[in-house]
Amino acid sequence: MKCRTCREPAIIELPRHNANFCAEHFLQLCRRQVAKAIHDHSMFSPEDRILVAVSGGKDSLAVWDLLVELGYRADGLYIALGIGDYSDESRGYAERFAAERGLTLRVVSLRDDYGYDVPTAAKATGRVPCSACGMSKRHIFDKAAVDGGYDVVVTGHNLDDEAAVLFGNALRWDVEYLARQLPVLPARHGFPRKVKPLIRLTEREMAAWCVIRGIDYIIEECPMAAGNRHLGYKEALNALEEKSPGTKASYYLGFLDRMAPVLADIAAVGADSVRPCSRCGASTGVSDAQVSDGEVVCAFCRLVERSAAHVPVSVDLIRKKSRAERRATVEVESR
Ligand code: Q46
Ligand code: ZN
Ligand code: ZN
Repeated sequence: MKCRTCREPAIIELPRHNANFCAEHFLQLCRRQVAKAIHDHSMFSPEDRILVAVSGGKDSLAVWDLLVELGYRADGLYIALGIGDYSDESRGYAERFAAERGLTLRVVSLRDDYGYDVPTAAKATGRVPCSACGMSKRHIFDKAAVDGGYDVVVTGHNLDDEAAVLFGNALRWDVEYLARQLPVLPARHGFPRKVKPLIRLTEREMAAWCVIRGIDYIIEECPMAAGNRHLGYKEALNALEEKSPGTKASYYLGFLDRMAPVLADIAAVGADSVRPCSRCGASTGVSDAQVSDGEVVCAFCRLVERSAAHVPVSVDLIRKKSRAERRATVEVESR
């Protein structure tokens, strides 16, 4: 097995490129794919201040590493979600990565700063944990970016993530979500720009990037992710990719090239009008806000209010509950 570029021994086989690469030329390929995504979608410029959403997993640490290597000014933000040992361990990986490289990592703790954690929010609001978690993360990243004077928030979503979300949206023909599934969400009304520079690289490639670059990352999945529909979509796409390498890239990148322009008008119409939340001051979509007596309260402030008033709930309790709910669903579906 030889490197396509230099003919020295290869360390990785990439069937979707019909090629093998040595470590040096594999890293070069990753840098080029990220630079191409940044350029093709006008994600940001070298003058921009970037805030990377860091989870301690391979994708967010790899994208931070790649951006710094490519010469961008990027700080990290880690949110301590209070998901038991998983959160404690993932925070350690993020902090060590930043400390070893002299990078700035900001940390926000749901429990210390807002008085709740993800398992408690799930119980208090009756939402599935990922919904309570996603809302908390979106709000805190937006706020940190605006307060910190950052131009753009970067997330580590990779090609597998985006193809799986696209697959789910297409299975449901959720046209509004399809129209907005773009690698750049422009800044508007107090929300920062949000971009995904890893859309041209896969999960496996990001794991290889971390191994070659000596980046330690948390390998376990979040315990709340079990049963998540996206994992099933990823498995289905992996089976297709195995039979026909390149399927995922042509599916998602083809969507961006040929389908997203067709849906552009729907994306523009779907843009919600926004108002400032009376409590936290953050911009909130009118459809998400609760308005009474002239007071506008965003969904995040409502979630904080209910969750902080609730007795703390353990991760295990929520996991047991979601396992029981899944069993009940299977029983109902099989009748
Ligand atoms: S951290 Fe949060 Fe993910 Fe865990 S609770 Fe769900 S959304 S799975 S990226
Ligand atoms: Zn080589
Ligand atoms: Zn608010």
